Amino acid sequence: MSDNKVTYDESQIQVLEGLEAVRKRPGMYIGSTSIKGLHHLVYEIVDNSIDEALAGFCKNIDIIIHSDNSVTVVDDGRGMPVGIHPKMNRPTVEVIMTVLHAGGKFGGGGYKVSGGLHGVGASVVNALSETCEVIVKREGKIWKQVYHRGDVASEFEEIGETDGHGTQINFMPDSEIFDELEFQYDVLAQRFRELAFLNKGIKINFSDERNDKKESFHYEGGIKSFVEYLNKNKEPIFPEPIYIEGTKEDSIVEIALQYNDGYIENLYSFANNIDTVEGGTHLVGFKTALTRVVNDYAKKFGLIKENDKNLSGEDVREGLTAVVSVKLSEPQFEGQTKTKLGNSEMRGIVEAVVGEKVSIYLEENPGIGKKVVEKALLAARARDAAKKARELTRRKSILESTTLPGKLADCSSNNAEECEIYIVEGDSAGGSAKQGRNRRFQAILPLRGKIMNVEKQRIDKILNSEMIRAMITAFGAGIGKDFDVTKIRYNRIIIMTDADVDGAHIRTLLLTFFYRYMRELVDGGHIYMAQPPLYRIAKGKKEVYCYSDIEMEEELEKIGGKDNSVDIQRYKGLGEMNADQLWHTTMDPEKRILRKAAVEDAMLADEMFTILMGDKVEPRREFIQENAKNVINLDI
Ligand code: 1YM
Repeated sequence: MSDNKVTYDESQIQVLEGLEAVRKRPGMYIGSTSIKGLHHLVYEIVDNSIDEALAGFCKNIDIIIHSDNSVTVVDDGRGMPVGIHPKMNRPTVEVIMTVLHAGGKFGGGGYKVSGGLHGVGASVVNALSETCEVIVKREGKIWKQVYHRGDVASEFEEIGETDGHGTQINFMPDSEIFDELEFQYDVLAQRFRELAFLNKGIKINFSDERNDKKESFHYEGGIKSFVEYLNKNKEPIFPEPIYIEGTKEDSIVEIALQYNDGYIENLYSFANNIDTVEGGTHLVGFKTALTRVVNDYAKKFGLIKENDKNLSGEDVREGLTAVVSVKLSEPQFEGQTKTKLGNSEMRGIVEAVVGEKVSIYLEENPGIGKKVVEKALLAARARDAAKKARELTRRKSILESTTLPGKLADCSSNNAEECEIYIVEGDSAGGSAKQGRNRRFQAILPLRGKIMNVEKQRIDKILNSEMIRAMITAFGAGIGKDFDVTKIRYNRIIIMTDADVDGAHIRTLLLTFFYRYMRELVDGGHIYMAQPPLYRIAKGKKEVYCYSDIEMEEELEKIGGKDNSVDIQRYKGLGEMNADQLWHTTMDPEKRILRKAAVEDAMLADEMFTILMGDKVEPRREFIQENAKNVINLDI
């Protein structure tokens, strides 16, 4: 993009309104005042540096979280313009920092590729910071200005000389505005890694002075490296991701893709560095073109016959990991969360680029082309088999429609809103749960033995598992593509397993199944984990249940320490509790503790599930060791 350089003209800044509006309604500008909003401040500033890098002037971006939770962002770009703004008659830096919506107008083919929620930039961050300081190195000099809650606190002044150039912003988020002030290292690091993948060549150095953590993100391979990263714990079927790039009508399209030996489709799409979670025209264009290219290739080389049925899009995408990244001058975002690209021209542009470049790639690399087609053919055959299996279960479930799974003890209420189902490990605990429950709204489904690892199976095999079929019929909402959350018979699905390694394993297997095949249950917050107690402490007639070691020690302390009159029972499994105890400790809505399973981030979840459930042993061992302290939260 270096030939798209724009020269800055101070009069091009548009002036809109003051910053009081931002402090009055912060949510309008940064989404919320929760931790998300807090992180958003950092992204807004970093986006300005990224824009400068995309304009071809900056290579390095440093981000530092200080011990007091203030943040510094430094880049080595041109430095913000320091001249007097002709309309405002103030230093331009001051205008950028104190006037809402102040920003360069980017004519002449420049891209303002802000990833920010509304792209409102530095002034919003300034408005929402207790203090903010800008240091600019430009034209041999160093300038500085300080602000307090968006107001100028010191004149824009020259403070020294330099050979360097760039912009530095330090800010301390305002405790009057934010509910939380502690930045989360992992969340920020994840975004910086993503930005480094999406903008090849940029080096992002991130350090956290609160705990001396440090990481540097720099990928010359860009999104090709991104795909390698996403596939790092999988088995690719050819060594290097396919990378294509094209420019049309002022838009840039970049795509990297690689197949692995699994069955899951892993597509990520971005527009101007924003994760388009809901997809959009660019993704549609990619899918359409890929299906066509693979079919054309297969026919041309006789891998399928002219008269054979075409490979479907799903067949072609089985085991595919791909990143689609577009950059365009006026992105339109639609959808519930404004993460769906709406620009209709993008569909054709991406289709054209993929249509041309991927077919050339496959023709030049016939070994890879053949592997891709063979993989899609296998998928097509499996899908046929699965369809037959599904029809079979459907027919069966019609026969059985009044007979729910034999092991299920259903509740009497038909009002799904109040109903819940406990998936219980083991027949004996299942028995206690059946006796102890409130029959009106609590159903019990006991699970015997281990459940199938769905990560390693195709849908036809998965549907052969009796346990999985029992869950599908009990929930009543179908599976996979046909899953319809509105038909669900229980508002809460509660996994109740022993508090040991086996229990954790079963829980992860169940979560994997729900995540892969009943995703809306996870996204909609319908999945919970029961928390059975670890200890029962009894002294005389008094008894208490404790859910952690710390709690147990605190309780012992309270009753004056451990002596002969104190009886401590450690529960090894649910089966050790009788029906009454199970109800009081783990099932009574008034007293129980439930933990909701939420998938905050599909990418992290996918990585976690792949590592925990996939074939590779080494990454699993590493992951478990690294996370040993957080085992309880492992399964999100
Ligand atoms: C740590 C944050 O804001 N860097 C930054 C910002 C700008 C420029 C360079 C810049 C842009 C242009 C010309 C141009 C900004 N300029 C503006 C405005 N880092 C950080 N680095 N010269 C310098 O786009 O033409 C807004 S931000 F308004 F002047 F264009």
